[in-house]
Amino acid sequence: MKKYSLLLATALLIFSACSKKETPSPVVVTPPVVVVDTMLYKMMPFPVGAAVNISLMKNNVRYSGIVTKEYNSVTAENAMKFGALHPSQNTYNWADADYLVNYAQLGNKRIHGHTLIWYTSLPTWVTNFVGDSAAWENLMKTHIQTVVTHFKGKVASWDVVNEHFEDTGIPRNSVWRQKLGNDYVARCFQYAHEADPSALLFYNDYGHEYSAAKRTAILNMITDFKARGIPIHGTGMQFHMTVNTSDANITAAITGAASTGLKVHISELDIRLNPSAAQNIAYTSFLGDQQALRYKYVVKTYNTLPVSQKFGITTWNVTDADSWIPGWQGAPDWPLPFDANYLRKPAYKAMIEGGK
Ligand code: 9MR
Repeated sequence: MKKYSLLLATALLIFSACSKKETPSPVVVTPPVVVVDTMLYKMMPFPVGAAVNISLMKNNVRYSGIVTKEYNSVTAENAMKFGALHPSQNTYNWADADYLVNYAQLGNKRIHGHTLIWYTSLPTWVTNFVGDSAAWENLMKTHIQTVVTHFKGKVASWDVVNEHFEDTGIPRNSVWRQKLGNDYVARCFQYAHEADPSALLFYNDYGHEYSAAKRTAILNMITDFKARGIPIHGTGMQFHMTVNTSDANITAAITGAASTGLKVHISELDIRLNPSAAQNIAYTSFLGDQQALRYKYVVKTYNTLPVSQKFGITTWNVTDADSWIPGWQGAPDWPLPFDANYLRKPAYKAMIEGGK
């Protein structure tokens, strides 16, 4: 009995000690490290895309990883061009383009078709083709309709004709114009529309930001097409620009394109930092910041357009390592929002800022 009362007393003591209102020692919980990461397309108020290289998509996981994570639209940089898709008269090579289309469908990304008719990147069977205008018309129509039909329901938009004008505003003397006359452009749109009446059809060109003459020629052609009922739904401005392109020129290009009432696609954006093609030049954070200001201005100005006209902004490739610019200008450059180590540059954040 004595033993039990001792036990009871001890228990009471412990209880009273525990029930004393003492400040509990703080419980230290280490918070989980939450990395809030951005995905470009989720931060933007309109579709944002990149032109992609199929071999890099297949073989470089850092490259395909960026495309998968950051963009909700893709364009084939080369895989849907005439020479790539249609290497000889009776041969179509769909493999690379189909790979991209399948990738885009699985990832719920839009795929923009580039490009049905262009003056260059033609296979030799076309440049060497001998035939009267009816035979040329048939060649052009067959190519357009075979390609558009193949991708019908998958590729929802096309650059139907690319770069019909010179910078002076006169039509380029391409093989198409030589064989078929100026109005081949309108017929390309009609042929594409016949093959897929629900596809959005774009005229695509460069130089809107530096040549008022070319801009006017494009706007006049679009006005004429609309008056004639030619099925055209959008205008693509490539925007291969330099860090020195002025605000005024960017604004003139964007507002001019919007004045058509059509959808506006900034279709091949890149911003060069070495426009004088200097050989011994290095990337600096100063240059990166200057470039970021241009990217931001482009996105911000574009974002003022009505929602229905904002088809989106596509950069021409993904990283500085993959851009066409250094090869074309024969000098180093860093034109894209990702660097050669696949890291985001100031231009990346600037695009998000511009879209706010
Ligand atoms: O970036 C493309 C490059 O890899 C090709 O060799 C070249 C020729 O087909 O085309 C480049 O892309 C062009 C685009 O198709 C149309 N606008 C100008 C682009 C840069 O030349």
